[in-house]
Amino acid sequence: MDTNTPAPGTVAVAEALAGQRIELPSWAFGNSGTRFKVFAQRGVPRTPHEKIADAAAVHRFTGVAPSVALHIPWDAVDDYAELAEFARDEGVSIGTINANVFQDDAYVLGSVCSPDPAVRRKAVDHLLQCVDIMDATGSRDLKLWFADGTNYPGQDSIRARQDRLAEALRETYDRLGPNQRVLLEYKLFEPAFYTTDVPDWGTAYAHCLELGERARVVVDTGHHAPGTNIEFIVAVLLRAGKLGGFDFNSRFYADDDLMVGAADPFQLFRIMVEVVHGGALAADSGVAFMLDQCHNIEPKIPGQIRSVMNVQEATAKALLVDREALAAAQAAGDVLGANGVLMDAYNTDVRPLVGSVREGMGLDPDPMGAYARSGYGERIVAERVGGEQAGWGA
Ligand code: PSV
Ligand code: MN
Ligand code: MN
Repeated sequence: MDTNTPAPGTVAVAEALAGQRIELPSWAFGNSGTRFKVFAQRGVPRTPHEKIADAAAVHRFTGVAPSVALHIPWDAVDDYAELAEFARDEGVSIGTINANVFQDDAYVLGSVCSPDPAVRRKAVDHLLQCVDIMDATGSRDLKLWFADGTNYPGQDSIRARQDRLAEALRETYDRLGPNQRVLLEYKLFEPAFYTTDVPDWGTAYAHCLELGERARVVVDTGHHAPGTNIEFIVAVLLRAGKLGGFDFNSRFYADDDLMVGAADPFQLFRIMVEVVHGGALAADSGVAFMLDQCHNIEPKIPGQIRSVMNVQEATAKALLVDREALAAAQAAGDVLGANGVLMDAYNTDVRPLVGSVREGMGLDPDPMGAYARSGYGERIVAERVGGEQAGWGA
């Protein structure tokens, strides 16, 4: 057998992997922790510019992470066009703008769903300001997550809060430019403990349907009850044309924001199988693959590199599923055969394949090793002296 000839389909798999795009969160590069302790690390960015520089480092070693999401006001600057220019000079672009209406004292009873009209106005004004920022950065997506909800039965009207939410979303949606989208993110609980105003994909989907074509749902993998079948949600949203993207991370208990694919690589594979099957992998599919993670105890840049690699490996396995054999087994009612086809792909060691894709892109096949050897980590420790490090929430 000619070992230089790639197996049938391998070229298409390699092309799909090389074309994949994964967006990095600016906040992953800042210090983070739990409510018990934030452990500061040396070399951590002090400014949005330094966060972008670190994201650009991740892209240099992985080749598939060319954009970085901002969180406003954590990444507030005077001149967003200049920040976008800086990002371009670093070899990346500014991606999704994440709004933040959960950190002001005014939001004690919620933001866009608050019973106080003045608070709702303040929150919507922030969302509109985020669209102004998108205009300056050239961003396509506005990502909305609301910490809104109630803690006690009777505290507020569940239904009235849905009306207020719909009103705020409408005003924001109507402000979008023709190439901009709103992505609505749901989360089961936390910080509200009794009702959450956007707790699940059904609620998010209903609001997005009402808003129109350019409103889509974001699936944050950490935002479900334990045991939820996330790939089912992905399949349903894709079928409806309403999956806007992912906030990838993994969890053992609640919204842990650990590295994607660390807790349950099989779940990530199952999700990517639905993505591939739904034709949503390509960069122009309209589905954004974003990381939403915090590296509390591990070094941040390698943590992001590892996460990108985990997504790539799950994607490679999903691409290797023998779709013809699977369809034949499914049509024949061959339960074990169909499951076997899926497991064959999952159990394939794809690391050599992904490594050779990197080589084809002119990269080192081992991004973790290449980063360690690059000296970038030591350089930022030496250079970033003085000033206040960015932390979760700043
Ligand atoms: C909320 O838990 C969330 O997942 C939203 O995406 C926020 O914007 C993000 O976390 C902040 O880390
Ligand atoms: Mn998220
Ligand atoms: Mn979250």
